[in-house]
Amino acid sequence: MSNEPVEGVAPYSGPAGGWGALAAVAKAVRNEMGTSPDTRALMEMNQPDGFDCPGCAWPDPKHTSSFEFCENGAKAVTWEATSKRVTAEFLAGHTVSELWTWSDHDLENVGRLTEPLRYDPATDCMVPVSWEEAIAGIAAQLQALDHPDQAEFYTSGRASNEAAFIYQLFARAFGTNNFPDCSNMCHEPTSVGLPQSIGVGKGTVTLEDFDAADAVFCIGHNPGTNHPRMLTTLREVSLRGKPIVVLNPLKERGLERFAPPQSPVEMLTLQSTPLASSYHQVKVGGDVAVLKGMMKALLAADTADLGNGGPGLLDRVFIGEHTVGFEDLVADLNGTEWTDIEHRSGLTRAAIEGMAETYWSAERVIACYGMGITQHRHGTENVRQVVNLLLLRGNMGKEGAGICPLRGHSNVQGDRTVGITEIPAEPFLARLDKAFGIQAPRKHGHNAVRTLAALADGSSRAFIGLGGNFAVAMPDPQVAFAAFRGMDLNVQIITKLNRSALLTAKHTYVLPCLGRTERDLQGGVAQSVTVEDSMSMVHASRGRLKPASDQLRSEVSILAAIARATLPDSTIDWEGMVADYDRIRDKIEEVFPDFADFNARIRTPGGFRLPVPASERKWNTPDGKAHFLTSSALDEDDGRDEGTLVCTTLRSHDQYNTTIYGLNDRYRGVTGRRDVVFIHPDDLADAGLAHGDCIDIVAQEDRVLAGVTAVSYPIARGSVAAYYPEANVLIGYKDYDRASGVPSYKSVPVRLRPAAQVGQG
Ligand SMILES: Nc1nc2c(c(=O)[nH]1)N[C@H]1C(S)=C(S)[C@@H](COP(=O)(O)OP(=O)(O)OC[C@H]3O[C@@H](n4cnc5c(=O)[nH]c(N)nc54)[C@H](O)[C@@H]3O)O[C@H]1N2
Ligand SMILES: Nc1nc2c(c(=O)[nH]1)N[C@H]1C(S)=C(S)[C@@H](COP(=O)(O)OP(=O)(O)OC[C@H]3O[C@@H](n4cnc5c(=O)[nH]c(N)nc54)[C@H](O)[C@@H]3O)O[C@H]1N2
Ligand SMILES: [Mo]
Repeated sequence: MSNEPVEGVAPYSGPAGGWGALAAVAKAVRNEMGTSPDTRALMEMNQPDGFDCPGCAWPDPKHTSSFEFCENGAKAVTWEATSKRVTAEFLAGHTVSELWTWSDHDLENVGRLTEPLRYDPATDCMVPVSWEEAIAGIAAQLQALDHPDQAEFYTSGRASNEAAFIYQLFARAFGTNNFPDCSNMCHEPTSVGLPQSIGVGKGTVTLEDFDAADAVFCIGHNPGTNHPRMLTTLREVSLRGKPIVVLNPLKERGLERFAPPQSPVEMLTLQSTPLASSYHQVKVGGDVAVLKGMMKALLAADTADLGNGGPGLLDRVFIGEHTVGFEDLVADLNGTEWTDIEHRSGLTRAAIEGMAETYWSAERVIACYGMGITQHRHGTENVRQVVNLLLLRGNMGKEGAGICPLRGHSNVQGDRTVGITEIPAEPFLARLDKAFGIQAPRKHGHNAVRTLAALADGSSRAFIGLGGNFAVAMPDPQVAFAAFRGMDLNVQIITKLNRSALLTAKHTYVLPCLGRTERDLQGGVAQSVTVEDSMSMVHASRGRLKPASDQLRSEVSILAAIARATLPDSTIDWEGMVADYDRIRDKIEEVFPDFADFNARIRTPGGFRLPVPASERKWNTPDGKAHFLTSSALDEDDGRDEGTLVCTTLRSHDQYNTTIYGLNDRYRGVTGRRDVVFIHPDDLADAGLAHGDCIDIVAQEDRVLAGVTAVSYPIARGSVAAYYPEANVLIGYKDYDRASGVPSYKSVPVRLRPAAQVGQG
């Protein structure tokens, strides 16, 4: 039974990277760019004078390096620089109702949008419209709202600093702080949790710190797919003989071993470098338990060491000088039982003690984490426990040590820095008011979940999307799709057709914009934008490719035009800022003092690093101390009964969020399909199922992901995994982390049953 071959499923034996990566790049170039590939784009990626890769937010060695190869960066670029186009003829030949039945892959695969579009209910088609008419139509709808708070201004994290700054200025001048953004679905527990603990909502390490680290912990992130350039960094750590400890429910090839395509030796000898020195398959949602277990083991070992006349294992000087809350943490750990820790984590006490020993044996430790930590009902608590662990040994604000959240979109961190937030601080608003002579609203606005709730109950009527695919990225498509269809205005500023653009409201406009790779001329002069990576490095990005159509406009110019049309009496010099982006940067500098000398500093290769006070042991908290914070999340049962499994949602190797490049997930051994769910063989057997069976996944409130194929996989017991966005039907939008608002995409209680059999299991 379980030995029967299953179509498109076979374990992958190669390393991450290697020849498989080269082959995938060749295929991406061939598929997207046809016979005359403008491979120049690939060579200019992340070069001092080129454009920033629209893939991940992992930094570059000073942005001055020689070409660094990355398979998924190449996919992101070729997908944007494709020679395929959405033409007026295509749109006339396919109604929106028909396109709606297409897959996410097929929709984007039509190619780049080439002209502004309006939905025409009479023909049920998207029809070309002039820029002037589109902008005037949007402005009229915004002006017709009863209140500015009825509009939602969504940002996806590809938007440049300049576009994001103009966007927030416009929405605030219009009168609202409704800024749902993709960060609300992503690293919000970092943005909310870290400031309370260490006074800044960003990572504290730089790329150079990895050269000095004595151990690296990788918790809940999948770099082989989502931050592939990080593999080069991890490989160097491994080659220096330093431990890399992994905490992840699934075996991920990109954390196990890597063959850099730049290394002739490893490529030609088919060798690879091992990455993880130890790999712990924690149960989905079990990280708090593991982290508490490690700290408990550390405290016990510290006590023993002191008893033997040793100096102890905690950094008592650091704890005394820099922190508060240590006693509360110790009390909480003393009250946490090992049996609970083992039960919740699925790991043995011995394994957790082993991780703890690796931790205290290392002088300098970096802890990296991604969505496996943040996207839980207790995502913020997860982040706090990672910080607690680091603080206990002073692993913060010293060389080779610190916290390293793996950010998502390439400029999601920068967008936040320049004002995309629904909970703006007063000093920022005061400076914004002064710089522009406006009175920004003080009332806090909507995050992503509250936006969906407001659209669903009809209290919000309009949605503008600066990039992204909000309705598909959010949980609960059942609610999101109906909510969008009930709106007065849906505006999508995007590069490719997606489902959020097909959710037609009373008035629907699709505005095609330039991508990162394309040259942005204003009045004949080439403009640069800026972005901030995961490590707070800000640098310029300049596209060189000929735009996909001469009708495309930059995000900055589209937003400024909407602003001018909506606010005809505005005294803000929208036109001047569009004409020369240096003027936008001058204003950013006026509002955010950390950007002093902005225009000068981005002209030096590599750009500059924004200050991160915690990396100098300066704690921007009310009392100037770093805080041990904890609440007892171990008691929380995540709504699961005995026998319930917990489903996490994942990205395949061939996707960028809701953008599905292809149907392969090479490292997990899946080819040509996405309709699979990964399950531990013993859980399969317990459910009376076999590898290859067609099953339904059933979540609370009768949510069903129907007809997926069960794949026996090395995943922690009690945990299953399915692909995002398909699995979003299983997740209720009210299921989110109360502290940060991030949906709990990665802990959905589910049952399994044979497909299409109602009333079982
Ligand atoms: N090519 C590519 N690059 C990307 C993206 C993309 O889609 N494609 N997306 C970008 C964006 S916006 C983001 S946010 C990042 C996402 O980057 P990641 O954070 O790496 O994203 P995910 O695929 O969601 O999965 C994270 C990992 O968490 C593990 N995991 C799941 N549940 C748990 C848990 O309970 N505990 C622990 N410890 N681990 C768990 C999964 O097995 C998986 O290995 O990548 C960015 N870069
Ligand atoms: N179940 C589940 N759901 C999740 C997640 C998960 O792990 N599990 N992850 C969440 C996370 S971390 C995130 S960040 C969100 C992602 O949510 P979003 O950021 O909203 O989604 P994307 O899929 O990245 O957006 C893709 C669209 O962006 C447009 N686009 C591409 N490039 C550009 C550009 O340069 N400019 C503009 N204006 N538009 C562009 C294209 O038209 C494309 O269709 O999804 C979240 N949803
Ligand atoms: Mo993200």
